[in-house]
Amino acid sequence: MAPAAEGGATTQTPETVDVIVVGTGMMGLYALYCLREREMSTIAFEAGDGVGGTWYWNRYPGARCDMESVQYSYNFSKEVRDEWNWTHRYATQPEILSYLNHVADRFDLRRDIRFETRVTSAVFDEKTHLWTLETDRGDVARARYCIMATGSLSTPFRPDFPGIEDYQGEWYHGGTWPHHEVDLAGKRVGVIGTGSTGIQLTTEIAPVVKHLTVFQRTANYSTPARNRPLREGELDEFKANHAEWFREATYSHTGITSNPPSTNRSAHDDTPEERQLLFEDRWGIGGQPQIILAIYNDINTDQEANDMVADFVRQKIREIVDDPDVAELLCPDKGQPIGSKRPPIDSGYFEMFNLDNVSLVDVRSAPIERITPTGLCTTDDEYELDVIIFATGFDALTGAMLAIDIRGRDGVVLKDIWAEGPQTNLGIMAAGLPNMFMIHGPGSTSVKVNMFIGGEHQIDWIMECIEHLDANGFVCIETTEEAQADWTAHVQEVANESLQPVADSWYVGANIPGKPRVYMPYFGGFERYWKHCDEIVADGYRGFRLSRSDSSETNPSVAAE
Ligand code: N01
Repeated sequence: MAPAAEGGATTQTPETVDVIVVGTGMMGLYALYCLREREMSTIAFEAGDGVGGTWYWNRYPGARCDMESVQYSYNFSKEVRDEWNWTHRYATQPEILSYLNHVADRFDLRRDIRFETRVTSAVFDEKTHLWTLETDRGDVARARYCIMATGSLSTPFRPDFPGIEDYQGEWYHGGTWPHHEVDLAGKRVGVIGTGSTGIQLTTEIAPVVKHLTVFQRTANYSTPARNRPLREGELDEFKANHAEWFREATYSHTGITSNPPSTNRSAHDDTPEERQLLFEDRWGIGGQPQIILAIYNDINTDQEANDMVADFVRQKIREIVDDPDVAELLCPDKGQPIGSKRPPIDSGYFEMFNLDNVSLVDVRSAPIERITPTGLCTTDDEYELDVIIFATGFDALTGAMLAIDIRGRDGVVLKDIWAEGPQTNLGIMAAGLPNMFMIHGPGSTSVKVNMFIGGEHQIDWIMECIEHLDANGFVCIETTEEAQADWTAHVQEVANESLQPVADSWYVGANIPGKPRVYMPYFGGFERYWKHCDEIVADGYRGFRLSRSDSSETNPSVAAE
């Protein structure tokens, strides 16, 4: 491929394909599969040297999925389902990555993928109706459509502590964990962050390190994963009943089913004794967060109902952790409803704090000030560390899109239009960016729903849309500003009916300094989302402007607005 000419202009003739896919995680792969089925020409750009996205990058010790592996799988291919056998209730990162590699190989998807290539810009040409994408390796490629499968949690965030360049030890981020073996045995290790990554990672490494210091800013409600190998017959039963499961998941809020399911009654309907029995029972069963968080139907909306579960988890933490001061520090504050930060599940996290080689440091009362050559300093102490691990999360939902210089119609720049928070229609399109589709974009169910079911649905919707455009002689589809404003307002309204926006979570961008506080995912539930998407199509792509090459707008629903 030709190098970039001086001044950034390129000298090569751009390749032109029907569709460019950006990212080859779970959904980039499915998009490639769908495009291949339709005999559309494609190029996929992938920053990593392999497929898998999240599961390619997050290879830290202990990384595993906290949704049941049988449900956290593709649904589009019976063959893949039949031939792949998950081993555990919750799969490890290597197992999930093998699965995604298997799918890439099975459908020969790699031949369209340019690895180790990061897209740097995407510019729309109004005359040709083509997008031109450039990469950090000098590729220039054009396409009529772009599918941005760039991931929801794919832009790692590391706080800008001064001194890191002079640190003499090793440091890592959970989201960019090296491919080589990292030997932590016998070392003094500090882990910053107690989200899902920090909880999984610390629990895994505590037994091997010399000393583990956990730097906690916000305590987290974590519940037992109770992971185990799948029982004989369990997998076969799931496969045999997949159609029923799929239907139930499709008509659910989360795209996930839980066993036992919700009681579907209010927490106020039970006596304290009945609640305690139920909580104890579910704690014993453990598993994906819904097992406990969906016991009652008002935990997400009613502060008192939420407090009942939260108090139970705090009670459990106090029972498990020997040192009462440490236990108190590990109990989340009353002002943080359970479930308003992404709930982790664990395999002995609280028990870990009873080990002699593990200590907990509260960096809310005494924040980390700087990294020193031999460790780090908080405002009231200094810690000697051979290794520092940042489990400090991601610039979620918007980070990956905003890392690309995206310029659409009439000089629209994505960074500008999202400056006050993301605006989209359905989380699939943004105004001013014709023919650019996002998967799991802000305003879609994304991280609040089974990412496989939700993502497959979006890609199916996009494929149908492209077919509709082609069959009817349209060259462009673009959301109207009005429909985008309505959808963005609806996303906020729905979130505000719940306790979701209360905590300082990555859902609202609170983890990234300067990021506008906006609840980003759609919390209206999967059933409501896909039905709404269907209605839009049935209404002739209501709220979308479909245009022919002479730019005439012929979408009747838009004309009527
Ligand atoms: O990141 P997080 P994560 N000083 O943002 C702390 C998915 N996931 O990588 O809470 C000190 O949740 C921060 O503190 P606070 C899952 O969706 C899934 O753990 O902001 N601390 C927090 O404790 C998950 O939610 C799995 O006060 C600082 C932590 O860093 C999402 O990815 C596994 C700090 C970041 O927690 C992100 O999880 C892993 C500072 N300056 C991840 N800055 C599965 O099992 C930040 N922190 C599927």
